[in-house]
Amino acid sequence: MIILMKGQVFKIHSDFYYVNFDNKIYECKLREILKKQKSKILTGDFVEFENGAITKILPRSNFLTRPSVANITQIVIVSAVKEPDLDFEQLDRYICFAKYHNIKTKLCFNKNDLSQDDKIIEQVFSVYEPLGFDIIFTSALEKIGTEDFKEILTNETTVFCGNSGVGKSSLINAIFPNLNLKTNEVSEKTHRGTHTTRHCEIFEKDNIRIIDTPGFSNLKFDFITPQTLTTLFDDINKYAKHCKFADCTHTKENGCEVLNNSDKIAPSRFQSYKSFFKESQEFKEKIKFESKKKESSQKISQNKNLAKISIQKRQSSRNNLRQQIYNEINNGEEE
Ligand SMILES: Nc1nc2c(ncn2[C@@H]2O[C@H](COP(=O)(O)OP(=O)(O)OP(=O)(O)O)[C@@H](O)[C@H]2O)c(=O)[nH]1
Ligand SMILES: [Mg+2]
Ligand SMILES: [Zn+2]
Repeated sequence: MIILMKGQVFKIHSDFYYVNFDNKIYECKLREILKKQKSKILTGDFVEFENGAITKILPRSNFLTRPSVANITQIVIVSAVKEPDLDFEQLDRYICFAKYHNIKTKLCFNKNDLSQDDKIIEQVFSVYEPLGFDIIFTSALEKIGTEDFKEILTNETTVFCGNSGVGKSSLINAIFPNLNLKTNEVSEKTHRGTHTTRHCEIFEKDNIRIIDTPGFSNLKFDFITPQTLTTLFDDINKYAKHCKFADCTHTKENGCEVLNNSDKIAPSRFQSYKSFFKESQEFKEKIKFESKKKESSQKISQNKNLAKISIQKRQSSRNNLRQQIYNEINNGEEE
């Protein structure tokens, strides 16, 4: 007899999907039709399955691509105050990424036992509390702050995001004793984590559901335009919105509203903005160049039977094209 069941994907390992139904885990494969449709299943997806084959992915309430997870209710960005050193730019990357996906976000600063540097604590609160984030300091090792952390996590499906080695899996071990997730020391040489967690996986107990994820080292803003990027910085956008220059980059223009108020923006945040701005500008250049290239190659194929343009002429038209793109970008024109 075929019984259709609905469950949630707790873990994905090569071609196997581990689906939780009624607190039992079923190992499933993907039905051929879904494979053909190139459907990508994410950890956290609700699915229908029968006889060990997933037949349908149910609609998602939301999803992230880095890490690849679906149907979450909040993101906790985990940083370490030491080992590895707290990297504010990396923290801002995760914050912008979460904001881009419009998902409630909280900040956890772990390894509190290694440093009680007042300067760091002060910077964290003065920069991130006004932005509306709940902030918690923890030590997974000494179980400091973990009871308060549990409260933040109760009745939520939380994805832990953060660099390798900051202690995401260790925190889950502290919250769910007996789980014994694999953890690994931060390299003495590079001061970085060793990418110990390889897959996204959901852990659940007492109304707390956490998704452990691998740390990412190359989260880049190479998929959004500068204009979108600005909207991800509330503290900068509040001035950018009133900037009198329509095509302003808000990084160097005389008379720019953001620069006029730069003393009210935390220097570390402005620095992050400038770095990500460069990345999003490169993306904009790339899409402009590719769309123009496509357009011109279409024109060429349509005119195949017409006389060939001389090499010299083609070179000059390419130069014109490049110039045109650079002009457009410099004018900050949005597609
Ligand atoms: N002193 C101290 N060390 C910690 C704490 N939390 C984690 N660690 C150590 O930091 C190292 C990295 O911890 P993991 O839990 O593996 O880090 P992770 O974020 O899961 O790393 P990836 O799985 O690689 O993304 C381990 O050696 C842990 O024992 C803490 O609160 N204090
Ligand atoms: Mg881990
Ligand atoms: Zn401006």
